[in-house]
Amino acid sequence: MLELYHSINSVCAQKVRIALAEKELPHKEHLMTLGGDQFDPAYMKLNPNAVVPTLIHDGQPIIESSVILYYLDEAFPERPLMPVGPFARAKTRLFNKLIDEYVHNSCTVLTFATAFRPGHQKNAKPASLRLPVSSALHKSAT
Ligand SMILES: N[C@@H](CCC(=O)N[C@@H](CS)C(=O)NCC(=O)O)C(=O)O
Repeated sequence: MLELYHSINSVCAQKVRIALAEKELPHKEHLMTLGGDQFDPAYMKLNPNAVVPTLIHDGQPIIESSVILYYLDEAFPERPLMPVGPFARAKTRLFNKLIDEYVHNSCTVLTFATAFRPGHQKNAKPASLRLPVSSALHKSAT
């Protein structure tokens, strides 16, 4: 049996949801708010980093979104996500490494401090009222 602890806005969790959908794997969902429930001692036993996603497979927790993707592809080889040849596989791993080591890390401070915090969500404007980033930067510089 598969279970996924995740949160709606989390890009890391979205990666895993897409993989589960592509592979058509039924699973039980545990939707986290990240408003404090990630620090619940019971959850931190599953994921000591207090983040989502966490996949549980037959009672065993697997953490780190990219590790979860590789795990799913190995444990459930039907409808593979990885390409076949070694060169294409290396390119896929390189792409994942880039996302893990640069993109996620660059976004972490911003998202932990704003997007997942309840105060921010309460005051958030609808997307249509927000300025594009480049225009917001331009405004603050002038
Ligand atoms: N390297 C981890 C990063 C996980 C991560 O940072 N998750 C964020 C959501 S994208 C989170 O759970 N944040 C908890 C918080 O905001 O306190 C992974 O890829 O699984």
